[in-house]
Amino acid sequence: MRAAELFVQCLENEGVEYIFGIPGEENLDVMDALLLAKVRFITTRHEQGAAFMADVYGRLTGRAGVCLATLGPGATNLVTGFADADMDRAPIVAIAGQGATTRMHKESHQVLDLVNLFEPISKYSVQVREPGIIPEIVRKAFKDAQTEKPGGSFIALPENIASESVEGKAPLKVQHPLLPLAREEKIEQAAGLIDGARYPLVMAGNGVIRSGASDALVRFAEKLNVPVATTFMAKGVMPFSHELSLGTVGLQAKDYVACGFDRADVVLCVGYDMVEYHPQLWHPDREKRIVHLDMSPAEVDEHYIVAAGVIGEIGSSLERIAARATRHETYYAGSLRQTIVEEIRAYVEDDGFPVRPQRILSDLRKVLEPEDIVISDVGAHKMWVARMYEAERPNTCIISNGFASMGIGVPGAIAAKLVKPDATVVTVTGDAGFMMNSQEIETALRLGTAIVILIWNDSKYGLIRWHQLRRFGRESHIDFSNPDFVKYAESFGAKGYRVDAAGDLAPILRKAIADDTVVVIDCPVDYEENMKLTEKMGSLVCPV
Ligand SMILES: Cc1ncc(C[n+]2csc(CCOP(=O)(O)OP(=O)(O)O)c2C)c(N)n1
Ligand SMILES: [Mg+2]
Repeated sequence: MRAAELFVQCLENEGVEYIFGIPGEENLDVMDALLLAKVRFITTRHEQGAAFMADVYGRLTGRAGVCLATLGPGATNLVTGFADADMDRAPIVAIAGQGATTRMHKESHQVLDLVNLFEPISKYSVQVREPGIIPEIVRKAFKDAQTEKPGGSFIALPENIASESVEGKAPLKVQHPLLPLAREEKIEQAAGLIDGARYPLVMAGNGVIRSGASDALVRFAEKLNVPVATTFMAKGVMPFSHELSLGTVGLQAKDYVACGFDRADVVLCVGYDMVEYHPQLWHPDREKRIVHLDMSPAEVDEHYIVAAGVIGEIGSSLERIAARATRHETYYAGSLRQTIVEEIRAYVEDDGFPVRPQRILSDLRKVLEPEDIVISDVGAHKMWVARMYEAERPNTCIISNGFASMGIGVPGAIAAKLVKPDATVVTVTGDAGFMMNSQEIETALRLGTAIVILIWNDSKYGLIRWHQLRRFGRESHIDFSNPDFVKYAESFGAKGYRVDAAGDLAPILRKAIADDTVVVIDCPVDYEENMKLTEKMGSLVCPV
């Protein structure tokens, strides 16, 4: 057997369904071996698109998404999407070809030290040095990528090794380690802290989704009568419609939900990751007691000194603490919740044009079912999605908030549609982020993955303008012009619509969903709302 065939067998053994990527000269053997495999290769138009697809696949399934590129420029093109997965704690395995081991010690065409390139953005970065170790390398790559906290593994496969023959080797048994349960004394300690709190607050992060503990979290909150805020990457773990939900935290500036943190004396951080929302922002005075409930110990931070660390399987920890702690009969966050809801619903009927962010998100919510998926790109629009999109289920609002890279929206939507073919998938994207990976529209059409791409058109790097106005009161180098997005979509064979009035948006969205193909919607957005929000938050009086 060729080493490349053994490699592909190992991928099949891991249950890999898709490999996203672009073939090259240095992985001819792997590409050829794939012809005999059940794994489906999805040819993309940029390696970055492939990496983002693997990223979102991993995030939605908990199983490593796989991307592949050739050596040198192919591998460097993977870097951004791969780093995004690694920092968003999505399991990903990247495979790159490499020059032959006989030419790696000297200057050589397209050869870069890929293992070192991926080292700081991965949990495991390795080169195959001989065929016999392939089963161990592939197993370890997947195990590391998928184990808490999930992240990236990188494998370089030199061309001469891929074509060598290998005997007597087979894929290793796939085993998923069960997480240990938290220690009893820690459960007691956490329950005691919650009992002693006057204003307890839960902040839920993406770890809750990864551990499938959303229902346990809702039961916990209901039993103890405590409010729950979620980070961007945990939207939906507590349905927004739930009376105990305070929506989403993480806007760097002050927001209503931050009032809940001001008031809280005990914050229970569940599956929370400070890569999303720095403790200094919600805990500047360091006066609160923090319960850290997660699968791994807390990161060290002077604003995150833990009063109790409950390390172990999250769902079980929540259930056991809820069983011991006493219900808080008085509820302090009712008026705060009411203000947050009113804030979200304030512009539902607003007819202003360009369309206000609030109206766009309320229309989007109206046309989608609870299990449909919204994926956001990165920019001012992301802040509005995080703040205002009412997510009702985990993993139905995908936001990159660890690495927070522009360009995830279009390829991410393709992966989401592959994972959830029955859900409507809508990308909310800025005009700049859209253009970073719009070439993948062709991939989507070729695959037949119907996605709706809702572009918030301001002809600017809107988020950067927002920051500039806030800091300096003037703009610097944030303007550009756009192609005609409708014609652009049509030139691929996709559909395109332009929104000319606020009232058109919902009907266009409904039509786009019914079209059941790739649809681009060009929606002019009123980003004067950005600074209005900043001003409003500057003079915010907490309703709690
Ligand atoms: C790859 C990458 N480059 C740059 C940035 C910094 N950045 C964050 S948001 C933003 C502007 C995004 O513009 P656009 O996509 O039009 O969205 P808008 O802010 O206008 O909604 C930039 C440049 C980033 N996060 N990722
Ligand atoms: Mg823009």
